[in-house]
Order: sequence, then structure tokens, then C-alpha cells
Amino acid sequence: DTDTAHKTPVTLLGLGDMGAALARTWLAAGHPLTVWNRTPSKAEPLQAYGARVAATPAEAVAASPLVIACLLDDASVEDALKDAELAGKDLVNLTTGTPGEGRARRGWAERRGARFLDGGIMAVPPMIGVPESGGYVFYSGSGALYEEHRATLSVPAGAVYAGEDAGHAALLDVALLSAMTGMFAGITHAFSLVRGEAGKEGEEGISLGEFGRLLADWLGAMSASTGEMAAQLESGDFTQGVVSNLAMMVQGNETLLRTAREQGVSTELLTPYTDLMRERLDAGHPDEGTAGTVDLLRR
Ligand code: FVH
Repeated sequence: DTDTAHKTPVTLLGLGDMGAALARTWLAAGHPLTVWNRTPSKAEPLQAYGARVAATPAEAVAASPLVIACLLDDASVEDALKDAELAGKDLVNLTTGTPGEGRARRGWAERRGARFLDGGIMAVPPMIGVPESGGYVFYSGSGALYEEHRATLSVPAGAVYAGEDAGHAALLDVALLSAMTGMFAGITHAFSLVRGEAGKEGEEGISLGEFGRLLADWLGAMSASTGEMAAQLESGDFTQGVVSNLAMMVQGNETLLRTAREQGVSTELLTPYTDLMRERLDAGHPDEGTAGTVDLLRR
């Protein structure tokens, strides 16, 4: 249904890679769209596609009840909106920030008379407007705003409401991104280990393509451990349902470190986590899994 008369008008501030992808989905779904970007040339392709282009953020904000910001960082949101009249507006901030920035931005918006929702986008631009990609956005802040605009917010990607605390969308976003970063570190180390063998001839060598597939399968199988850890943290019994105990894992990690040295690979990515596991083991917890390391980080 692309009948624009019944669709909420949307203002979008920021036409970087993500903002441009978001804009196309609202236009395709028939929402009247007003856009603004600091560098005006980025708005031209969207203007040809039906977007109205505002000359200033204040003009863009005035055009619609629902204002979306998708800018570089929190400072750029403040910068862009400093002269805009926000009273009576619904402001949704899809700019990545910290939980503290989300909470402070809510207070800032409410003092200007706007309702506020913070968002954390769990997608890259090619996933926007592609429901089967699995991309979604965490939202937190004004539940009333979320309920009123849920359908419009669900156009670019799935929408998941994480509650009234405006910091929670950013916290969930950053927690998932942090886990991803740790996974990338592990993948980097693994490829470093086998890379020296990849150049060898025929059956003497290891195919990096085949290794990549093995790695994907293994990481998928191991991801089930997230449920085990969550259950242990909730019950407080860190030995509950343990499949691999800490004493064995610390011993096993010595083999990982010795293998790295044999292969001429730095242990700098593995050592900190191994040290943390050993600290928990030395405190007298050989039968636990790794849940005990969670609170060691909270210091
Ligand atoms: N792209 C991605 O893969 C990730 C996926 C997850 C979510 N992130 C976050 O989304 C925000 C925007 O990301 P982006 O990919 O659109 O970023 P850029 O292409 O670098 O565009 C940045 C836009 O911000 C404008 N901008 C920067 N500083 C200011 C400022 N002081 N005042 C006003 N606008 C500013 C910039 O304008 P211009 O350079 O074109 O003039 C772009 O519109 C971001 O938080 C990601 O973490 C994306």
C-alpha cells in the first residue's frame, strides 16, 4: 500500500550509508519524506525518488511530526538539532551512542517539549528493507511514541521495544556488538594459526576457504553456550549444567597458547581471556564453567 495520504510524514536527518538506505524504504512504502543532510549533494538521488529536501535541520523538523536522526555520533545530533523547534515532535535517534548518551538525549529532547525514543540498529545498510535478512532495531524510551509509530518504524527493519529506559537500546546494541568484536578477534587468531600452511602445495596445504566453512560451523555449534551461561548467572550456581569445566579449559588454553607460539603467532588476543579464567580457577572454582569470569570484569 503506497497511498501517501494515510502514511505518517517522516523527517530524516542524515543521509550517510545508513540514512540513505532508511530513506528509500519509507519512500517505497509511500511515506511523505523530508530529508536533510549536512552535505546537500547526498540528497539529490532521493529528491529524484520523491523526497522533499530541506535546506536546514530546522526546516526539516518543522515538516513532519516524526523526526528520525541517523547521524555519525551523539555530538552531531546536538549540532544538527540545536536551532530546531522540537516542541510537540516525536524524535527517534538511530545514531549509535552509549546508554548514558541515550538517557541524556531523552532528557534534552523532553526539556524541549519532544517525546524521545533511542534506537540501536542491528543491521548493515544492505539489510535495510529486506525482511528476510533478519535485521532489526532495538528501541527504548517513550513507550507511547513507540506504540503510536510502531508501523512506520517497522518499515526499514524489524522493531524490538526494550522498555522505557532510554539507555537500554544502546546497551543491548553495544553488548551484541562487543560479543561480535570478541568473535572477530577469535576468527583473526584462528586464521593466523592456519595461514602459514595455506601456501603449501596440494594435500600438504590447508584451504582457507574450507577452513572458513569449518569455522562458521564450529562457531554456530558453540553459540549454544550463551543459554548455559545465562541460566548459571540467573540461578547463581555457576556449576549448573556445566559441559566443560574451568580446570580443563584453563589447561586446554595452555595448549592453545603453545600452538600459537609453535606457529609463530602472537598470543596477544588470547592471553587476557585466559588470564581471567585462571584468576577464577585460582580463587577455587575448578568445577564451574566460565560464568564466574563475568563478574571479574565488573571491577
Ligand atoms: N553503516 C553501518 O553499517 C552501521 C550499521 C549500524 C548502525 N550504524 C550507525 O548509524 C549511524 C549512521 O551511519 P552511516 O553508515 O550512515 O554513517 P556515515 O555514512 O558515515 O554518515 C554519517 C552521517 O552523519 C552526518 N554528520 C556527521 N557529522 C555531522 C555533524 N556534525 N552535523 C551534521 N551531520 C553530520 C554525515 O553528513 P555528511 O558527512 O554527509 O555531511 C552523514 O550524513 C552511525 O551512528 C553508525 O554508527 C551504521
